[in-house]
Amino acid sequence: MSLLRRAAPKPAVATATRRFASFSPKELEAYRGKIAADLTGLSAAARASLDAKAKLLEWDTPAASYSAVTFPKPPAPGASKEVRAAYTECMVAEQAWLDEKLSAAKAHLTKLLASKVPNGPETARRMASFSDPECAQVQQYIAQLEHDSGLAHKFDIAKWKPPVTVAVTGAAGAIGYSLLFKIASGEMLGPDQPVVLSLLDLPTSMDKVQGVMMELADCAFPLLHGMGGFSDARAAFEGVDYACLVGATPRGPGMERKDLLLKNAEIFAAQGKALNAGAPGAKVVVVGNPANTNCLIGMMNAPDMPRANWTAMTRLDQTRAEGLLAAKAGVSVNAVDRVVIWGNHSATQFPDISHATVGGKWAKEAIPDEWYKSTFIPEVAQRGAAIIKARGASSAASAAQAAVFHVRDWALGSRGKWASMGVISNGSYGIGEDLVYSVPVVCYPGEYRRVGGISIDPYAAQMMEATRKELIAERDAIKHLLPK
Ligand code: NAX
Repeated sequence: MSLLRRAAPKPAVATATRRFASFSPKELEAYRGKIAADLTGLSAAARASLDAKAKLLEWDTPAASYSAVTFPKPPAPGASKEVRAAYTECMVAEQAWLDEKLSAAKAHLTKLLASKVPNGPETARRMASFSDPECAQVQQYIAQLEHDSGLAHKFDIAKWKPPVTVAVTGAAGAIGYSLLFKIASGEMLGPDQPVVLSLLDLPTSMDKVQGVMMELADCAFPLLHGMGGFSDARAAFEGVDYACLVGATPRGPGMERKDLLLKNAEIFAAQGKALNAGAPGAKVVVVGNPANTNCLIGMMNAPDMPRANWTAMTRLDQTRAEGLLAAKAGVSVNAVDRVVIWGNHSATQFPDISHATVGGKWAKEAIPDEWYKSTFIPEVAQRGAAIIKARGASSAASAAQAAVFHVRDWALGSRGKWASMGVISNGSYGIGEDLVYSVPVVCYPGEYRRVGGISIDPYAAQMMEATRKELIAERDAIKHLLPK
């Protein structure tokens, strides 16, 4: 199947092709030579296929041969995993190649328009407004190339890329109701990654789980390749690649914090064992509260899993802090980086802006210290309570979004940006060992690395110690559930 053939508007291409072919044969020839060099080392068939596309991107391919462009034949339904993986690899390589060529082609087109078309800048301006039919055709052609080598192509790859399975616990709850749809849409693991969802909740919530699955089916998400509802953790976690542990027992009337810790400790000990048995390679994010200590319990009950695979979510605290800081500085949240959440996802957390930048400036220089200490820190720490007061319900959509950011960065990389995650402490930053403590990390696809070499001033050290003490107290309260 040829995506280009399927999607191309031939008359527009023919016009555009003839028009640009006459512009600068010398330039086009040189460019074709470069592409030929790129192709060295490829098989004859791949070379022929890519060469055809290269010519297409040069706009000098006759319309007749446009329809002759062929992509590697997709594997037949039921083809082996290896064949499908090989096809995926090939398509991904083509994708990268096309992306690169497309941007070169677009730059080339811009140059040609500016230098060769009479009244070039004016033509370029008019192209944007679609007022000139010929320019509209050119623009349509560019859009077509973008479409072919971009989204549509990626979705085609998705047909053959092996799906990954994501378990979500508390699937019938408020966060689950937002999170599941985001995962199914590709927001968490990328627009070319098919997913299978495994929904776990209590036996009493199975009707609700069924309803959520009906809605997921009704969305007809192209990337959702399957789903199942479970009330048994061992069955739900079998073979999963990611586990979002959202479900937890809420604090009931008259329940002491210690009782809450104990109740959830039992749940997470059992879920740790189930993951250990059924999915020892899974990457886990614990959202259910008390998230850090629940994560510690799960991890300690999963001795065959790498400890680095267990994380607790403090990303919502980070995004809350980024939002507040951006609003105070009067900039877009994109201009904020390196805000750190240290410690526990609780009121003792320390949202630290000592290393943060706002619009390229040090946040500490742009933000009054008084506001930072007496407004910002308590507001971030108490934001959850403020949401409950205002909404009559706890943060759900924002928590789901934070879980998406957390896993997306971990799975696909954070592109150099700092992210805060509760991870098992290893003695760095003076935190000691065996606590799930939130620290700054930078993610590379499939792994995170702690940000090293950062200074901790006396104020930060004091705040970090307070949240560390709370985590130690939580750990002490459930230590009988931690395997020796
Ligand atoms: P909901 O009460 O709406 O949903 C919880 C769901 O979990 C329910 O469907 C319940 O039946 C299920 N559940 C309970 N025990 C279970 C078990 N053993 N196995 C599987 N499912 C189980 O709560 P929701 O608003 O979705 O919040 C879920 C958790 O996230 C809570 O613990 C909440 O405190 C925590 N949060 C954590 C945040 C974080 O940043 N780490 C922020 C948001 C949220 O407060």
